[in-house]
Amino acid sequence: MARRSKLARVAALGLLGALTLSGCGVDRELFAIGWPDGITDEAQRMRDLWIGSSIAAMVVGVAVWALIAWAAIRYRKRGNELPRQTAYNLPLEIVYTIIPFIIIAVLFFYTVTVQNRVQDRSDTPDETIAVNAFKWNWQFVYPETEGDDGLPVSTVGTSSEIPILVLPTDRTIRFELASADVIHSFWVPEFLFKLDVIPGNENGRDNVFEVTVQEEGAYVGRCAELCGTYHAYMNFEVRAVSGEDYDAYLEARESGLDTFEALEEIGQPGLSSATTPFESLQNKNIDQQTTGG
Ligand SMILES: [Cu+2]
Repeated sequence: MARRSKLARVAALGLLGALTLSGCGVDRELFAIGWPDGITDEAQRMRDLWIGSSIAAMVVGVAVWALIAWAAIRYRKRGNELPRQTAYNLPLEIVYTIIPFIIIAVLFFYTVTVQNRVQDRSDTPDETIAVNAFKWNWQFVYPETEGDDGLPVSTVGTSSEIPILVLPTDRTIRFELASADVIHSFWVPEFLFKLDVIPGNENGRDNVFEVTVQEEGAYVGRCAELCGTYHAYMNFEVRAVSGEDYDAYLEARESGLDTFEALEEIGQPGLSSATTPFESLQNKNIDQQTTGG
């Protein structure tokens, strides 16, 4: 009897050890469970936290299942004799109070560390961009620039044109979000981050965050707060380019070129590629209806 229980304990421990090891050795991507790759410094950290938490949850889950199975088999009913009662087993109770506490403390530590990093703001960000949300589109203003009309350079979306938010890589970018009407939410899935855009800021929220983009490319951005009839079409595009291209883009804008022309000027497509404007979707639907397709 004693030998069998010892064997079961060794097997359970071995299983737990193997799982912990495989958690480290096996492709970590498996534990991303649907999270896209982030393109910012901050996103990488959040994704690592998420993967670490998934692995920890999986290890705990498997250990619990193994213990349940072991207890059910090892102590199954064999006769009518009442088994030995082990209530008020103090050492055991201390162990299963301390272990979860350690798990929570570790998760809490990493969560707070990553959260502080994500919410961190530098005193002097390299770039500042004002984002204005309204029903139902976006305006992006570069406050430190001056166009040929004397106003800061800006890009505004319409139902026939997706607004393109041009960003530099490898620079800290501060976003200052404002809403002209209702609550919207600024969301770039590849940032692994969204922030509500609250009109007025009366409640003390300041709607500011910072990121450093690592990867060049075109990424869709969305409104993530149901804000009315055309909420679903409130898309924009993030176009991340190199620092030099970004400077050249803003220079072209300051000289009077519009978003399309300035993008073409730096060798980028002038129109969005990550998402489609509302009107072209509408026309497509009408085309499909008239052609019966
Ligand atoms: Cu919205």
